[in-house]
Amino acid sequence: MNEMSTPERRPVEVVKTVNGLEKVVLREIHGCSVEVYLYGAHVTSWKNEHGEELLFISSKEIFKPPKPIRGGIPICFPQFSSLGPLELHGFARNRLWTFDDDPPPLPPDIANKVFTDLILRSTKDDLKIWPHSFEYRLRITLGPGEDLMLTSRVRNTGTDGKPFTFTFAYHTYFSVSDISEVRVEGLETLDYLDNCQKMERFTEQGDSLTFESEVDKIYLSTPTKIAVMDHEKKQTFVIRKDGLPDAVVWNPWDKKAKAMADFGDDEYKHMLCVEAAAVEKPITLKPGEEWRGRQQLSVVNKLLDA
Ligand code: TA6
Repeated sequence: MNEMSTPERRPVEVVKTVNGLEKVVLREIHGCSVEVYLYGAHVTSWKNEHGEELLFISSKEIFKPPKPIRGGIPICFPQFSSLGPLELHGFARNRLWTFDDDPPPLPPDIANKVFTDLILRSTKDDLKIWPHSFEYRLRITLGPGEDLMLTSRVRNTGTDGKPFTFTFAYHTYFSVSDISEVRVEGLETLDYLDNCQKMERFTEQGDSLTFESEVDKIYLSTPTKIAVMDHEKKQTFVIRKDGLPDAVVWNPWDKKAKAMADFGDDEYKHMLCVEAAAVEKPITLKPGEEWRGRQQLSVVNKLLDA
C-alpha cells in the first residue's frame, strides 16, 4: 500500500514508503502506534494515544540505504560502537530484515497487545566480514497501552563447532522537550566508561544525571530500571531491561551535532539516547545456544523516580 492511501485501522499493516522501503505499522486499541522499517528492523516511530511522537527522528533523515537511520531505535549488533573489527555499531542496522513467519514460541501474549516478528540471518557476504552463522529474531510488541517491548533472540546456527561473541545495544533516541530540563535516574554511583575520555573508567556521583555538554558514557552493571524525566513536559520514560547489563547515555551536543550530516545543528536539544546494552562483557554463544535481550519502554505523564 502507498503511504498516501487511506489506511484501514488494521492492528498490523505493511506500508511502502517513498524510497521503496517497507515499514510495519502496529496499532493498539487506544490509538497508540509503532512503526518499524524492515531496513534495520528499525523502530522509527512510537506514538501515544494522542498521536504524540515519543521517539526522536532527525529532520535530516533521508531513509536511504546503506546509511543507517538517524533516530528511533537502531539495533547495534553484532558490535556496539567501534569496539571491534566491524563498521560502527555492526551491520544489523543496515540490512534488510524479513518477516519471521514461524517464530519459536515466546511466553504467551496477553490481550490488547499487537506484535510483529522479524528475522535476520547471516548471508554469504556477511560471513566474509563476520564469519559466524546466526539467526536473529526480533519481536516488537505494542501494548497494553503505549508500552513498547523489543525482544531479541540470537542463536548460533554454526556447524563448525565454534562459539561466537558479540556486543549489543538498543540505541534508543528519546524525544525530549529540552535537554536542559531532563534528568536521568537509576545510574547514580555506578562505574562507567567515558567515550569522550578514551574509554577511561570513572564512578558517577550520587546525584541523578543532568546535561550541560556532550555525554557518551557506558554505565556498567546497571539496575534493570532507568527513568528519563522530562521536567518541561512533566513526563517520564521508564526503561526496563533484561539480559542487558549495561546502559549507554549519549547526547552529541552542539559541535558533534554540526559535524553529523544527518542531524540538525540544534536537534541535540530535543533528544537523548539511553540504550539498554551488553558492552563490557561480550555475550558468547556456543553452537545451538540462544541469547535473549529485552527492552520495555513505558511513558507516564508525571515525574517518577527510577
Ligand atoms: O551510543 C553512543 C555512540 O556510540 C556514540 O559514540 C555516537 O557515535 C553514537 O553512538 C552514534 O553513532 P552513529 O554511528 O549512529 O553515528
